[in-house]
Amino acid sequence: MTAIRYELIKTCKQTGARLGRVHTPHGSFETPVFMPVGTLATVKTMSPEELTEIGAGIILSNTYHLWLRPGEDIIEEAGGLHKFMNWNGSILTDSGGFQVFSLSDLRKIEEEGVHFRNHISGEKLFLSPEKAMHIQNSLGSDIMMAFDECPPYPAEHKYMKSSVERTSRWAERCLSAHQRQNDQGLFGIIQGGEYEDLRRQSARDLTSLDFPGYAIGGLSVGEPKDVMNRVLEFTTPLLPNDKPRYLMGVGSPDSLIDGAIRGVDMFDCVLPTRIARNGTCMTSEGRVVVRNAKYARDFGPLDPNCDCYTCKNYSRAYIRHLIKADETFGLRLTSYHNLYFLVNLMEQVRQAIREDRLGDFREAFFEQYGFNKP
Ligand code: PRF
Ligand code: ZN
Repeated sequence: MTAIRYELIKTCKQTGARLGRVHTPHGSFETPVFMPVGTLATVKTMSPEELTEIGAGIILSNTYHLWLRPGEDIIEEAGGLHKFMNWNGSILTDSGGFQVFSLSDLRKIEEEGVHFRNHISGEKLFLSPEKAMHIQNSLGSDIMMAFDECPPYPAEHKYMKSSVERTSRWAERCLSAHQRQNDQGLFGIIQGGEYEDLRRQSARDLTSLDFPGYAIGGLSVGEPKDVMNRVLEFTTPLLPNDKPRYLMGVGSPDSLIDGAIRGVDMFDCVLPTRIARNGTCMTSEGRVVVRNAKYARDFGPLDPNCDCYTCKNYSRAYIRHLIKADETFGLRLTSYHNLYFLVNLMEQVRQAIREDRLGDFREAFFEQYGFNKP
């Protein structure tokens, strides 16, 4: 039995974007999809009931953080991550590879794995493909990610090639170490930076290993948007049509649409929840920094075109007041709206694919959001 199954429903005649459905042991969700990030077994400020209410079918959590605290043994003892956090939808866990590179210092990469320091206590730690699989098996996520290296941007071709080759060897070790093939699916991660030959090599190596899904890693690491779009254009055609494709760490509205147009099915990003906590909201008319003085007497909703709980009940002036006064309810209201906005944007993208008009939708959305302005 395979834990993860992808069903391709149709492709958009105007753009080639894919409408699909991913089936996991905790239900199914339509793609393209945006996955809210719940790093520490909680999507900051949101209850699981609220996540269901906004229409989220899958969330992401992090191996690295849960390993450090509370420890995967405690979560396993609780009956797994779903039970521990009372979330009955699907969960994807990132492998820790990326977090080791982005959060810790003094790291040393060896063939066996990565030595680094705990970003909280300073304690010496070691993470390897086998360890990352063991932790994710204990967490019991529906989708696990292979342990990879995400090199910085820019990286020289020579370094990137040796890194891609190591990531391929690590991917094989991940497959061998994975103990729960029946109820957890393991996705491979394509690396290679902006280099077409290396993306090709990485895709060839990983697709030969037959994972139930593939991620495109190493993007949104500081490269310009047109570089990301070009890499997606030559990478997604290298991946099998009958498996989901996941673009890691991407969540700005324009990149979600441009990724879907290039054949990406899944996305995640801390962006909506992170900016919400400093009072920035994504709206149909562009970003609204609700903290700003100009909203002090604005008694209208955050987004006049949004029908979320926040927008139906509260004003910009009230939310601004809460955020400025450091009231936690303010953080909940902005987080709720931003997540609703992206989850709902993806529903609109799926509807546009159904009706073969995602290109037109992109034009109209970019115009209204203000991306077309100089
Ligand atoms: N690898 C892993 N997780 C990630 C990335 C990656 O390359 C990225 C890159 N944007 C985000 N999260 N394992
Ligand atoms: Zn809203």
